[in-house]
Amino acid sequence: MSKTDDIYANPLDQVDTFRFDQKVVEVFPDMIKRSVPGYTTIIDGIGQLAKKYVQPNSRIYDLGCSLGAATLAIRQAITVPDCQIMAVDNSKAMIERCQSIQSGYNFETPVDVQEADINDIEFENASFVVLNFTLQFLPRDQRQNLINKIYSGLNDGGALVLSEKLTMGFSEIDQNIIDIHHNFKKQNGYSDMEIAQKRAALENVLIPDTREQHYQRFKSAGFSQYDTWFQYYNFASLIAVK
Ligand code: GEK
Repeated sequence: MSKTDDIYANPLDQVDTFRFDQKVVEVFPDMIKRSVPGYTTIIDGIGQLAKKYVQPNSRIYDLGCSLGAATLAIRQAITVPDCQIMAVDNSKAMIERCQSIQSGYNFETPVDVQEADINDIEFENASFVVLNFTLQFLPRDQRQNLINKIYSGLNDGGALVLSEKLTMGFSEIDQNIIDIHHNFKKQNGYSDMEIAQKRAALENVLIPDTREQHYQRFKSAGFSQYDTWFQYYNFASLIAVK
């Protein structure tokens, strides 16, 4: 059981830029479920998609794995032999906790938990790559290069699952959906002040794109098939197949 997220529950003189540090690790499962509509369904769906796309004798990459929820769903779901999961995050605190969580399970597919920047990873013999709410934290000018590298390292028939907070295509709709998302957080017990302080902390850290921008990146990288398999308010999960 993770602790309740109360990081922004008290008024702060100055809200610092959000970082994935030890404080966040302690409350992470609670934080992400109360903040990201559909998170649990997406994790389950990633397991289901892995069953369709993971190929025998191949690699699976979970990029920005945090505590490895997607990795665990994939390990539980797949039955194909001789695969390996590379779970990568650049937060030392996340990686240490992820390692201890993953080693508590005894599934057939081994996991290599690595502390690294996902921009520095070389992709090889990949059949399934997951970016579950991670690309949005990369500076925009790094995003195309990463999608290109993933495409190059994927085997034919392999898939990339990309979950992101989206900016909606029209500003009035965008503002209304943002309001509805804030209500979702309020219904999950966050106060207006917590929501406002968290929003300030994420300003310039979480930079959402539109669905069209993601589709354009897939297309430029060479993906010929892509679609949205899940959406709840402005949170969506996309799939692109090589
Ligand atoms: C889940 N996928 O539970 N390199 C490596 N890791 C990074 C980088 C980078 N350049 N930038 C950010 N991260 C997870 C949830 S959380 C999403 C992902 C959220 C990592 C960062 O340290 C954090 O652990 C993760 O990406 C984003 O399925 O908290 O909204």
